[in-house]
Amino acid sequence: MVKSLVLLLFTLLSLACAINNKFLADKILSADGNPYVVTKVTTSTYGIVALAQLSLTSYQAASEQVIQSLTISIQFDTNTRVRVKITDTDNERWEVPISIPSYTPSGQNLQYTISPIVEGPLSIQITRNLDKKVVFNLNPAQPFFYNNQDIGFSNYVGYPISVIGLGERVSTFVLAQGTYTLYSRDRGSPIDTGSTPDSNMYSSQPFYLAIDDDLAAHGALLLNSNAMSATVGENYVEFRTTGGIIDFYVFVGPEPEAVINQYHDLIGYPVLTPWWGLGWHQCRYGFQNISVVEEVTNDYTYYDIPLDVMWIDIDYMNEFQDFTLNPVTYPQANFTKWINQLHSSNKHFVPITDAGIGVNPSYQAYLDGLKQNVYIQSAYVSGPTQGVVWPGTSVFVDFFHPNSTNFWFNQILKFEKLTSFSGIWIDMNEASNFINGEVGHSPSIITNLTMPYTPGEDVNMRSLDVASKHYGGLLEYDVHSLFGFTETIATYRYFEVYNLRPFIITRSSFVGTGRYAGKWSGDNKSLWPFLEYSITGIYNFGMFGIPFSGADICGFQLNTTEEMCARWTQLGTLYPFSRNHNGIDSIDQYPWSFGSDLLETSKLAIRNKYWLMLYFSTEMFKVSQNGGIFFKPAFFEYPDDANLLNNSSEHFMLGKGLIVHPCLWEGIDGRVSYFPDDIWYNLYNGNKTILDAQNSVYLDMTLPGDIPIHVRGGHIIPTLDTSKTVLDVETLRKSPITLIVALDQNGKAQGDVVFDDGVSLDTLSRGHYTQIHYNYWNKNATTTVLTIQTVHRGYKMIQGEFPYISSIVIYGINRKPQSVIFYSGGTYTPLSASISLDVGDSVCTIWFSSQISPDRYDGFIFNFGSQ
Ligand code: MIG
Repeated sequence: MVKSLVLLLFTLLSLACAINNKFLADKILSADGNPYVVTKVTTSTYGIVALAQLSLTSYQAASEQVIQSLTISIQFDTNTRVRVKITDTDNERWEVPISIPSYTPSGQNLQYTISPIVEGPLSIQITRNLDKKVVFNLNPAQPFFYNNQDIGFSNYVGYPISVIGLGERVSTFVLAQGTYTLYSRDRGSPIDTGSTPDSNMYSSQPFYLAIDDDLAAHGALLLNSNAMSATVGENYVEFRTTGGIIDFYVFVGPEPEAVINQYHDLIGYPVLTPWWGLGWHQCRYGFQNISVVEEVTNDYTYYDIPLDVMWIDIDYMNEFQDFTLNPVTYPQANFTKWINQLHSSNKHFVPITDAGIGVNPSYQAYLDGLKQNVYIQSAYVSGPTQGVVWPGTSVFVDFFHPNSTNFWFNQILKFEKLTSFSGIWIDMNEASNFINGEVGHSPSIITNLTMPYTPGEDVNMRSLDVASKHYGGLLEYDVHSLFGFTETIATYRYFEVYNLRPFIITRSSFVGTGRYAGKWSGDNKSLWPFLEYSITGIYNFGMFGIPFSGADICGFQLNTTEEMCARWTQLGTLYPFSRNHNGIDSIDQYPWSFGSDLLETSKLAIRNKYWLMLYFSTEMFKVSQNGGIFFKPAFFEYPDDANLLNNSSEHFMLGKGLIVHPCLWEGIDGRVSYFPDDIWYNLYNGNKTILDAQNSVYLDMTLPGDIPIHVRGGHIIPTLDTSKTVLDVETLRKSPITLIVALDQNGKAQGDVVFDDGVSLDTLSRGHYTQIHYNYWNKNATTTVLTIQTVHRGYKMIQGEFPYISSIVIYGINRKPQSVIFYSGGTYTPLSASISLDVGDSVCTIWFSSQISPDRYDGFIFNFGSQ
């Protein structure tokens, strides 16, 4: 009785508090402007430090929630990046503990200018030197507030901008004006148009790219993990976050891709992907037992379709417990038999693990975790906070706990004894919860009633109670959106000890996740618009530094159709991560589940990716080496063409050399398609594309068939000859290479190839790769040279690997060489080659009779004579 009275009193009190806070927040917001006044400024070569005081004494009296004194530090990080950090002068606040690759601010050659910070109303303005445009503006007339749980500011650039980024959600590439929530949430793919704040999904990625009407670009990151919203206005982006600090990084661009590179220089470059991971993946939720898995694996061979990785969803688990096998449906012996068979055909297995650990006194992993005290703790009782997920009542590993990595690592090691897997799929790590908060305790300590501002839905919805406690006094409230990120790092440890490139696919991500893992876009739907949204999703995650990403091919929820699945397979095989995955209630969507349109198209599409595998691996390697983006809107390559920014998903590029026009529409077999201003050849046959006055041309999209891909003049694309016959990418490594040389208007072309072992983690740090640059150029009127230049030599091919260049196919040429000379180490050797010229197509093919290694020699001389 007394207890419930106290409770009632407490509830009433917190309600009163909530009302008060709400009122306060509204007041500060409507105060219309910045209530802080700069009182002191110190300037150095590396930056500026200023102190500011709250000047509205009436608000000061209203609540202790208002931060009285702010320290503003403007740091000249690099010549294209500036950091604006605003913290509470008097008290420590929560700051995201991510390690940023170390840098020394130079203060030199800055490409931006900070207007002097002066005593008086707080105002910061940063302009890009090149065009004098404002890239950061804390305008004193714009709303600014800094309360304990409600911090808001606007980057008011003052000119119209198109804003891109701010994940995770399903949306158009350029975000509509509106308010977007950033907070990790398990939610099945609503389309977010900026008008429904509860459309946020699995990740929090508070980075955006802004493009102005002159097509100049800048970008920004608010490094903050609290639930927040971002409002995209015509000429501003306004953030409102529920905690932490303002830690705002501005990237000056001025091209979109320069912004992306500047961003990646800050957050770190993505980890290398294993070669096999770039292959074809099959998954399904609802493989009833191991026999079904075996059958699907065998069907691939039966239908002569390549396959690299089989996945098993939670179906394999015993009572949905991580790291266990269901003894009835997935008995150990059969499982092992299947895996051995899989391995013997060069294929891999990837199992799922879920974030929730089932509470069960006979479940060893649960008990181990209890003993090591690694679970997130309840705010209400002593012991772990309990939610409900697949295993029923569940607890969650606190990846901030120093014991947690070891605990997790050991569980994975034990699991490795049961099943030999090559990668790990980490799901439900928002962390997701089937109830709101803790079992037996409705969220009451921190809720939308106590919070001055709630972005989207209540922060406890389908989440752990945010009052739950982490190691070191951290609150779930602050670190909720870091669950997936920290779990990823712990999972990475497993691969790291084997010096293997991690194959980790996570659903939830945060700033920096790409250094450890790839990402899939979660529960999409088998609906046509989701083909298009898959593209904008991969664009976004490429920008966020997680290039190894993909969507469930043919769609997860609902039933696909043959045509949709065929279009999706054409498109999805060009995702960096290509996996067909299906929901438990959906009809089968294997390549053979419908008719020949899907079957034949699937074969073409998968083999097509195999054909380009060396291009994929090389270009993905370069992104790990230098940052940047691989699967990207053509607009990034042609940033002066505004047409490419509109409908950006209709024309994507793979690296700099290939453009793809996917078919995103039902019931058509061709379409008038837009191209950037350049020379383009049909990748498959070398036909030069003749564009009309609108830079468009009709592209045939008949099914079954290949997706339209065009190669850009000036680029050399390596292709693999045995792609038409092999059944896995491991065998593909023995393939000879054909170089497609697509000439620009000056008859030149260049390209790169990287060779490495495809699996080691330390390839880059130890330099165990060989990077070759191919350069095709005219020496004089009759002689053309293709040089093979070693940029870096650190990988020794194993016997039979990429053994030789079998042929060179030149696109855009109307004469054929009379002889080919091959030169190496100062020696010139005439080559016997069979040469054919297709005058109509302007394609010249040169087949070599000798086996010329792709990485060993100096080059070829094509002698055209006088023709
Ligand atoms: O509550 O493991 O997004 O890919 O098949 C659903 C079952 C849990 C959600 C994942 C989905 C997976 C499913 N999981």
